[in-house]
Amino acid sequence: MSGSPPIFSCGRESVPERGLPQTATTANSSTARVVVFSLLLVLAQTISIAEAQRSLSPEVEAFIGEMVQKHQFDPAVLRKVLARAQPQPSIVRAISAPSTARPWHEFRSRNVDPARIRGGVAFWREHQAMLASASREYGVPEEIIVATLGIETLYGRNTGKFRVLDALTTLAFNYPPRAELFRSELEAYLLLVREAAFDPGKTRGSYAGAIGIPQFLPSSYRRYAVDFDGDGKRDLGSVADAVGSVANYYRAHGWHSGGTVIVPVEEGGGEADALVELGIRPQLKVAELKLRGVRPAAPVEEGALAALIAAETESGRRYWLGLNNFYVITRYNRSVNYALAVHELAAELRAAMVRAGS
Ligand SMILES: [Ca+2]
Repeated sequence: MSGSPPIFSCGRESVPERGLPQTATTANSSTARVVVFSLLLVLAQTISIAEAQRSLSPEVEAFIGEMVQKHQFDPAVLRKVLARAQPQPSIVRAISAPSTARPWHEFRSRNVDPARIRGGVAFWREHQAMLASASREYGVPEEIIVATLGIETLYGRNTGKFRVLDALTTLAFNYPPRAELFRSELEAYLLLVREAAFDPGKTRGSYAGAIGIPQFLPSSYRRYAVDFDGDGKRDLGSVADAVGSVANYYRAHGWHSGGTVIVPVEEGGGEADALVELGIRPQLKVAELKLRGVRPAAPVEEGALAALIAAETESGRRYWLGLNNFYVITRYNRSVNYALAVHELAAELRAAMVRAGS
């Protein structure tokens, strides 16, 4: 990375994509063609200049200054790239009301549904050997890898329709609650673009700028993506790289091979809600949680660290003990609903594979 020239891969951005007028030219009039061509050229230059001058607020200029200083980017190139970004109000709306904020039973019915189970079984069968190899190498079960890809993008079918550049700049400069995080993701994206020779204006992803089949934010892409198909590139649009990268991500965040994810709880006890308030990081021993009134519905090691987890079901609040591996799933997405859904979809997939004798 260091010492590499501060150049982006895109050298072909001056052709405006928006609709240029379809001017009628007579076939035999070369003068008319020249005039039309000149008009198009002027229009293209005007748009190009307008883009370069558009919306570079002092904040964006300050960000560019930082990138130049920290990473030796060419300021003119960065200005050009960032001038192509288009803030999208729909991105701010989407991040303000994430689907994970719904009650658990609603989130579950959308994410652990028959279509996703069928799709997961088909995906698992199609990529069985590769999944087994990732599972062996990283110590993360196949069903957790498949379920994660299922919840994220329906096994690669919905990888996001927003330009990553638009998503990250919208959130970095037009959404104060998460500005710091998204400025740092924009920084990571610009570095990723430089390292992987992406076209910064073309890569698409989620409203939060998450990329590819496993929906990695740029910082995760840089840190945890692996080249699992061995073609020399880390490409999260490749199924094999996506599978290896998810497994690598979980291992890097402390997945215990063979460890439990959650244990259902029969009775939360009088202190249940206070215990839930302590958060999802497992920090109390099961023995202590039992002393404080929690009654697990299945055997669980007394010395294991756990957190009391709650979610809203149709019949009211339900509790679980979240163990280390539950916490690791929340490192992928910090939502209890998300981690519960990955766990439950994984269990459904494993059961379906066992039933089918695969
Ligand atoms: Ca690869």
